[in-house]
Amino acid sequence: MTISRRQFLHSTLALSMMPRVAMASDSELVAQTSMQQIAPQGYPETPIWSYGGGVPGSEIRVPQGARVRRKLVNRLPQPTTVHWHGIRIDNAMDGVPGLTQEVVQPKASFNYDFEVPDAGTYWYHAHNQSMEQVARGLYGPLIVEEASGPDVDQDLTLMLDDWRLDPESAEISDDFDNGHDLSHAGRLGNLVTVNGKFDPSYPVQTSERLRLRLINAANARVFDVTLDGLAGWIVALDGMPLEVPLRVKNSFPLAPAQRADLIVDVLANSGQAASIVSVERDGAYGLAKFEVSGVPSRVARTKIDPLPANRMPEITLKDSPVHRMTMQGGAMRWLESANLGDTELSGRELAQLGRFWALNGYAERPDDPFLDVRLGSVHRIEFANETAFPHAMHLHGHHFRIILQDGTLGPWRDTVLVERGQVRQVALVADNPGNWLLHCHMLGHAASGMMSWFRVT
Ligand SMILES: [Cu+2]
Repeated sequence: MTISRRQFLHSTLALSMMPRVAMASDSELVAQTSMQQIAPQGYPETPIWSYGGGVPGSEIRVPQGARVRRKLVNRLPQPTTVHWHGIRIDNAMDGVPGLTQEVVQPKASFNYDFEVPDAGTYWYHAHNQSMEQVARGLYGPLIVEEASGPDVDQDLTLMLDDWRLDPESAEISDDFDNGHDLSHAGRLGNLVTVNGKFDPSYPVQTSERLRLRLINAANARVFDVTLDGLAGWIVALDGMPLEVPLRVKNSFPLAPAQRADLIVDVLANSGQAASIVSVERDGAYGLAKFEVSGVPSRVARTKIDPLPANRMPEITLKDSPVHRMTMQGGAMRWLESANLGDTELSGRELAQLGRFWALNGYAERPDDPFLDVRLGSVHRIEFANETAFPHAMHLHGHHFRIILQDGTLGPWRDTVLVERGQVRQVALVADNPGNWLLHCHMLGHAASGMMSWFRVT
């Protein structure tokens, strides 16, 4: 059927006279309460907080260099913000309350609008009362595609989380400020999910090549990831391609907020098991399994190319200053004292205020930055972990390079795991102006003292 110009004009006129309705568009990111089956089938659904009605929030997938525009609409009973983790972002869009923006009150909204300069695997999550809000489900993947990506049969995002649920009601245990958790390893849960599901299964064909984008959204759990029935390489860490892909031989740690992109080949034959496994002290458990079907290919693929590099700054270590960040406190190394603002308090007084940790003597984000540096200057940060626990130190707005044992520059990362007693140096070019948070991504540790910041002007 064709319509005449006259009919068309008539219908558009009619439309323009219709009352306007505000439609929820796909550029809204609605933070809301919702229900989801988190515990195994047979248990009740769990009341969660989510972006758009499900955890993880829907995947934002854009080409490298694109702009991301999302209107955060807060339908939660608490103020919130969104942090776009790992994006070398415009400071005003970084989502840190009190440092880059005000909190977004319930029923209010905020427009996030920023460019994504680097291809890779990133994520977004709440950054106000994050030890509660992220634990309730406020996170989702942010994938930035390379102009020409690797040749794979499937590209799967696997977002890992660790929930603490009541074993009867399957409700999220609301003891977020539990002093024992805060002062020890953080809030460890009793149920691990991938993409918001317990023990999910993904169909694959034998001999297929998969890109797996692992994102650790847990509050505190460090997964020790290994492969079963799959073989492959780590091709990127925290979004940034490795110059030389790293064969997965044993297991590798994935700390809170860290990402690892793997390219794996399905070795298992039809009917056999293939899975992603986390190795724990008391044994290994499956995170996600792959249901294998099909006829094996006779051609084993062995070669792998690195992903195309992002445009990162050149780092020259020579003459770059070293700034030591001492990580203090926690169970077994209790703080003797530390500062809140200008006031020095005893460890006992701090514990009564729910503060158990300190960075360079401050048990909360200090008024003055840890570093105040010139745009374009090169710096080394030396993380000295004097505590009895590992910490995942995350820097906003920048990636840094790990300095390896032999003094050479290792992979680009935005979150570095510093084991108990360990000293680790990283190097960066302060090339993004603004006020940037630097904190432990074990979210209970951040809330109880491990929070600092640096300024680039
Ligand atoms: Cu920590």
